[in-house]
Amino acid sequence: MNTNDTICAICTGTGGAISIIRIAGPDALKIGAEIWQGAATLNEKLARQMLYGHSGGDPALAVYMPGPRSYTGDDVVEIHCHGGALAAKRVLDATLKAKARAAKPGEFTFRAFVNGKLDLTQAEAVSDIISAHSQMALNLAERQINGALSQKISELRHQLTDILAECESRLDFSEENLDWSHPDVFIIKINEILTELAVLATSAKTGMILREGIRVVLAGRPNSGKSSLMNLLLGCERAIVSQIPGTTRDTIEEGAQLRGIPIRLTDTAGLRDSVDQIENLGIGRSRQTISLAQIVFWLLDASEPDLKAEVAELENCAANPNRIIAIWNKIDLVPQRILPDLKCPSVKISVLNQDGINSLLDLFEKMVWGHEHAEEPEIAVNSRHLALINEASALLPETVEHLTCEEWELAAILLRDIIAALGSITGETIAPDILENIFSRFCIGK
Ligand SMILES: Nc1nc2c(ncn2[C@@H]2O[C@H](COP(=O)(O)OP(=O)(O)O)[C@@H](O)[C@H]2O)c(=O)[nH]1
Ligand SMILES: [Mg+2]
Repeated sequence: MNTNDTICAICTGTGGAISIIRIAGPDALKIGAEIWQGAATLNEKLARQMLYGHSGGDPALAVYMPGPRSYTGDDVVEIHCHGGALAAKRVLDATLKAKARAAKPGEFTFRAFVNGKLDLTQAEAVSDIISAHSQMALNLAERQINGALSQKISELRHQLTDILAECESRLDFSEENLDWSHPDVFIIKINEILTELAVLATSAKTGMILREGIRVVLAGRPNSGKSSLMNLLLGCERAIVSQIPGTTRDTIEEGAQLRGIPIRLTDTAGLRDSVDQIENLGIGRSRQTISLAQIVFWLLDASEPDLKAEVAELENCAANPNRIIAIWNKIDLVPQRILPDLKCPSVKISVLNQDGINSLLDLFEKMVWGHEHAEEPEIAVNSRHLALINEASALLPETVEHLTCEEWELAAILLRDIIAALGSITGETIAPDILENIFSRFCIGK
């Protein structure tokens, strides 16, 4: 991507009350002055002040932020105009006409990276903040933007660079008997680094959960209370609830968070043999959705006379009980009833009285994290980081072997590769095409 020209984009989503058009690059001030007029013209003296004026006949505010103290590090002008797609589009069109280029997805943040305002993990965290669907995901992204991961990686790289320097000096000054450290010192250090990398690698699972969320599906027979539970978990009346079996015929999906874990929650048509063609299409869709779920909340009506029929389908589906939570609902109607044992973890609730919901959430949390009440992670790497951490970790044992045999040259070659792999995490050493690929996943205007 060219970083020397002037780019522009609408930075706000459609539908808001205000839209912001950002212009960044060497001609930002010139182009800003062309498309926006006020009592004062945009200039250096009024930098970082919000000025009132108009753009294309509409009232608009403008601010000039000279580089390097701007988001991208370039000269930046932002125009704030009325929201709605058309007002912003008109300002954008004028900006394009004044010879700014339309920014590609993530291009402002790419420039911030190129100009040294952010490293790659921090730039990725910007994207994580925008897409965060839970408080925990947001906290994680904020810690990453503040450099938690970069610092950890830099620390490890420094330690490796020190070892590399020792290897190289032994090559350069092999004749002189300088005050060398014993190879064991490096080996201990490398083993510590391996342990730290293993801890980072384990955090990838948490990272994946917090960044991508968990697909949770509500399944069970008609009338077991799936839609009622959906509404309770969402805190709003999203799905239609009725005593008529077969009310929900299509899958309904919503985003939510449970105990800080972002989820996509899907309500499904109840599973039963039906003669209704549309309901059967819905049931087919339910089965498919259930098969794709990471966790299934399987509702069972505890007040049904025939409990065998109630659990039959669950027992068929419970081949993988690790992803199913059986939920005996309507316990308010049969508080004393003894319920059959099941292959998967189960909980008794009453959606009506909101009883047992905490126990359900405890089970859910345990299923997601492997234990209850997980602590917020300080760092959680993404899949790109994980691949590079694995690459680095895989080379370390061989490095230890070379160091043990005092094969300094061979150890140095591997150390350079390891340092480069870790450098790709923060973006210090990375191929341009990989960079473009990372930023192309950002939204336009970011
Ligand atoms: N007594 C009682 N009734 C419930 C409870 N949960 C849901 N219901 C009722 O059961 C019926 C079916 O609920 P619904 O959520 O539509 O079930 P779905 O078909 O599985 O989506 C409705 O009349 C609900 O009011 C509960 O905990 N106790
Ligand atoms: Mg329903």
